[in-house]
Amino acid sequence: MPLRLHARSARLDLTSASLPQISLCGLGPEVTYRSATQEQIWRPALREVDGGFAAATLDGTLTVRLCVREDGGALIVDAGVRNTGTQPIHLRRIAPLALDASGACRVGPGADRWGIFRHGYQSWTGTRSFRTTEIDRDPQSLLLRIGLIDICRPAPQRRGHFQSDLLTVVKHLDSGDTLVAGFLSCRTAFGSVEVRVDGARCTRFAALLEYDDIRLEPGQEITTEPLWLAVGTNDHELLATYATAVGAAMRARIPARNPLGWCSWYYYFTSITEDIIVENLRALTQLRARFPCDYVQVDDGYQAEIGDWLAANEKFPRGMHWMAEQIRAAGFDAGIWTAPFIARRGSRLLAEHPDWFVKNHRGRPRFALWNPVWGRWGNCYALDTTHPAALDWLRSTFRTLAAEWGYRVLKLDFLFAAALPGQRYDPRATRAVALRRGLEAIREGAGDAAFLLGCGCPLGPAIGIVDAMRIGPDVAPYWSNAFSRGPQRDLHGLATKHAIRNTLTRAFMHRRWWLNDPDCLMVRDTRTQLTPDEVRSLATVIAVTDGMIVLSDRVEQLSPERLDVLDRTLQLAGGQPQVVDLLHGDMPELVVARTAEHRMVAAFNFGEQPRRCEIDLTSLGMAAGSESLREWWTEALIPVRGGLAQLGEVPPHGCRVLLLPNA
Ligand code: 9PG
Repeated sequence: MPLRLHARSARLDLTSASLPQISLCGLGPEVTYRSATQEQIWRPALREVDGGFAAATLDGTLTVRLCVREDGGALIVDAGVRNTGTQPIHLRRIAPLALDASGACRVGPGADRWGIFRHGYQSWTGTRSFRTTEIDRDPQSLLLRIGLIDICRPAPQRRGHFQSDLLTVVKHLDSGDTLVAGFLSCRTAFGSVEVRVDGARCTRFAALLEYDDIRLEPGQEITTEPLWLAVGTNDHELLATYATAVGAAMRARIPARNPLGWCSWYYYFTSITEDIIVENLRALTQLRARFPCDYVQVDDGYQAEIGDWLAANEKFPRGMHWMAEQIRAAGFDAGIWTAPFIARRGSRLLAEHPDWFVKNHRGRPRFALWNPVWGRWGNCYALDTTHPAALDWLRSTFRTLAAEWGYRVLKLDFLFAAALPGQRYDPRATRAVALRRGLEAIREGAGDAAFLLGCGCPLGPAIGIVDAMRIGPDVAPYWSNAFSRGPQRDLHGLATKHAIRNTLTRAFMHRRWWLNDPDCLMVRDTRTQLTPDEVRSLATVIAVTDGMIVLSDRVEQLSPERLDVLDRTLQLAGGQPQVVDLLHGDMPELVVARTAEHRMVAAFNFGEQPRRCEIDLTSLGMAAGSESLREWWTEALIPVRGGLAQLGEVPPHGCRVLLLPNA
């Protein structure tokens, strides 16, 4: 259902012949820049030129051109901004398209019934749909904001006003009319889509790219990342089409199959030792027939200091080269955690090369984070990934880890640090460019055969470089935390519930941009506060979205009952998921998936009270041939009457899963 373009008195309108309730009227570019003194927002009046639209500022300092093309039912907008003046300017932001004051964005009969998908900046940023009466809030403390959102693009924190990283979906929840708008590639600038609703009217719609005040010299032109827009009535299909187009434009790396892994973090945290890894190697070898683990990944806790990745601490007396050899000798791929874009006060890296770090306005290394698990004293600073010597160091470090020591799986953590604002060696690099250069250097050093897993990473610029990406906050051996239950309703911090939310809301990226890493599976019944229902919900969400399965338990001590949970998780995995109620608000509770043999439906109760649930199999296109179905986890018989599967009471934080053979 293609969008059509109309040029009308200096602005553009987009309409759809088959969906008369969808239209965007009064669109045009918006350029925010700073010349000698003040910052200006320029909203040019466009004129048609051959093959597109163009405009120039009155004083001739800037020209903009716009080119709109159609591709597979979507409209793609390319913009270029040229400095046609005699002085450099600083470019803050380019919106290839934004509504003007008289404009209107209509999706269905009224904006008051919209569901708006607000996508988060990096791996850990909570991602969910909002209703227009809700407020999207950032964490209150600056420390948390630095580590969880983009501090350069805070949430508007006003009712009905949202800024969504990279893309948004707007769906009218009654008519089903849907608009997807997002950037097709993200190599050179961070993109976002801003949507504001007042009552039943949309008063702001803008697709924005951040240029971080880089200098645009006289004669120089910036070409924006292409903006992709499409409309329809099936949000799932539209989002899948968008994600596929992004994957193609960014040349995504998609491994043929999901590796199974083991990770030390969520049982041992920083208290790992050589003996602990060896114990788990032995246990995983014994468990191989049931859990054919591909890789064993040592997480945080082995290193001498944050920044000095090739030096182990006293808990690994034989060093990390030896450790890799042990893992490989046991028949597993070796994996290791690093945080390559930060270094801590006290590291050799920072002491020897202070000039390799991003600078703050005082010319001092730029603060990146403080993490109590690394000791109370000692801040971490952000590596300048535009500095040639820092890039050489990254290449050589990862060459050593991968080619010399034999680590094939490289978990790259706290990657957001490379994109923090500050002064860099290359003043023309945007924050997105800096991040991508750092990631490219790691890929060059590690080689094409390495499996790179991004974590704490702004998503867009990593597509095409990493093989897998953490798509949510950390799981934890507990369900939620005080911040999430308090008035702030935090979405981003460590909690199994938060990991589950993002695993559902970002499921559409899987196998289009990379393999989704929903974070680790914990099935244990010791050293955890997760209830059996919560463990099943975590396992179900990971499996039905086909996310990577990475176990993080003390393997030797898993009870037979919990090994059974692991078996059932593996059996559920491998389907193609659809999150049915993605746009309905927080949190999604209904997923269907298709494998070669089965259709599955998973229903969750993320509320705090038990709830009677039924699933309308007919409306999901899954009419059951039989009068009852067996629930996957409990093996209870679920009656099916008139196409309704009656699940009975689902416990809080629990789920029910039904499998139907393919018709
Ligand atoms: C190791 C861990 C694990 C884990 C990573 C990352 O302050 N924070 O917001 C914060 C978020 C995540 C986090 C640590 C701190 O965990 O996601 O898998 O590797 O580092 O330290």
